[in-house]
Amino acid sequence: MERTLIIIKPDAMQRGLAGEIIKRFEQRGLKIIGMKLLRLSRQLAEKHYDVHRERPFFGGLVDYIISAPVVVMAREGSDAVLAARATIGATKPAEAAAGTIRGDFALEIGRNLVHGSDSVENGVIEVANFFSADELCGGWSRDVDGWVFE
Ligand code: D4T
Repeated sequence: MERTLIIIKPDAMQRGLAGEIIKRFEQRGLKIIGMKLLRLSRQLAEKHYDVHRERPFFGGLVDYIISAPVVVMAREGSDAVLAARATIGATKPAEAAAGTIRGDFALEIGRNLVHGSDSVENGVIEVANFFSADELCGGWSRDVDGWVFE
């Protein structure tokens, strides 16, 4: 079972798009196992974006992601990483397909509204970086007849 970390970034929060973004993941059927509002510490933001540390946009990226509270969600399911990335759309919003979150609401790469883990491996790592075990609520699912608890 894959996990993916979703971050509703400061531009989405500022534009009042948190509900719309949550709705899209919910409609897609990606199971939510954790959600909270928090302001990232610089330390956590730098760890999250460590792969970009040497890139010229790193400083601005970190300053931006810590500039306001964000909603973070952990989502779980088979193919959760790919499904979430497809729901989010291409990193460059101008290239994102209509119908994706970025394709419908964004234009600038530095203000692309939402993060989703980019690999199965990173999904597990990122969820663990943002959520303690007791903040995650797995063990349930929905089917056509309703709720199923393990
Ligand atoms: P995130 O990680 O924020 O979900 O975005 P992506 O997974 O879609 O894209 P990414 O890791 O390649 O980039 C991380 C973050 O950096 C910003 N960025 C990226 C930027 O400001 N300028 C750039 O040239 C690139 C490549 C946007 C997303």
